Amino acid sequence: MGSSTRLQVDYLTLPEPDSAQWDGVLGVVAFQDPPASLDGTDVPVAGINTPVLGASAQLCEIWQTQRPVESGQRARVRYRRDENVLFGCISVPEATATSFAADANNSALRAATEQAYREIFSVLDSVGYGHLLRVWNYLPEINADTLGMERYWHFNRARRDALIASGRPVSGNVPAACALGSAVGSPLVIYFLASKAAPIAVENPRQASAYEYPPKYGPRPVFARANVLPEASATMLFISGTASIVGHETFHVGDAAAQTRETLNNIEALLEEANRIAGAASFALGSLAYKVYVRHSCDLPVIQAQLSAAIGASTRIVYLRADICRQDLLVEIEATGVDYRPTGP
Ligand code: 3EB
Repeated sequence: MGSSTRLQVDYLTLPEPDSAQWDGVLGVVAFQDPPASLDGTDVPVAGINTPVLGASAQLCEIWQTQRPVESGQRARVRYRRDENVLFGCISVPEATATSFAADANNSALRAATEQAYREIFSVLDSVGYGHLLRVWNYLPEINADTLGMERYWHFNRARRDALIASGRPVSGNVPAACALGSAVGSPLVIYFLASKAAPIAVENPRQASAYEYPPKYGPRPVFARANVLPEASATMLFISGTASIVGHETFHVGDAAAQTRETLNNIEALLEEANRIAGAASFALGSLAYKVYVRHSCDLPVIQAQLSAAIGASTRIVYLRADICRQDLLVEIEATGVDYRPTGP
């Protein structure tokens, strides 16, 4: 026994520098301001440039484990791992990513995305954490058209190509993910969790699988609605970015409150599926940690009111300003859960 990872995620402002306390930290995500207290440590830090709403600009996401950790770097990927799970991040400026003529088949974003994923898979395959559990993707101007196609579509094409090139599937057992717009001028930033053991993909009975969206949505976005990683003492649940989509269509265009309620309906349906698939686990709305991406800051009060009504105000929840990958989506919610079991004899 004892070889189980108890992952924990928290949203907080980092304490003062004190290297000893970074022992169990796998990685840190700075939503807005870069954290000075990590200077001189080898903790990987992803700066994603999504402004914090209604809380401190120094807020960070911190991933911790109770197992010993080891740090490393390969090409531009910085990572930290315990014996089961690896946290990593990479930042790729688009301007450096292409050296040849740009057209719809060959954009700087596409090149940056392919390079980033290639470097990520190279790390995972070399250190033996072959399964991407969860990937967070941030790119500026995600809704802008460039070279005749939405930037999100360029990204999707490159992500899919990179998965195929690495020999990984593009349906079924695929990573849970999100893809959001970061502040203008930001590099492409990707951070991720990977594991030695294969997770179980969970799809949402209320939604088409994203990797089966009809062609009108462009090159297929490859992600699972959620991934579950069962381990000896805990089952971990990673819910992808979830929005007001039923089937494959956006519902409640122009209505942030109704989009929030529909999104929560989707998350509840996913929880039911996850509990069914994971057997012993019992995930509930009130026991998850949430990140809520808000397209228009002015919608924050309405969105907050819906979430408080559904899950209470006391849970771990952070609101961020970000563009969402469809123009008509006003809110997107992601969630993480750890269901602890009493450890056996
Ligand atoms: C959707 O359900 C909304 O491209 O990685 C959600 C989660 C969305 C992940 C991704 C996109 C992604 O299609 C958008």
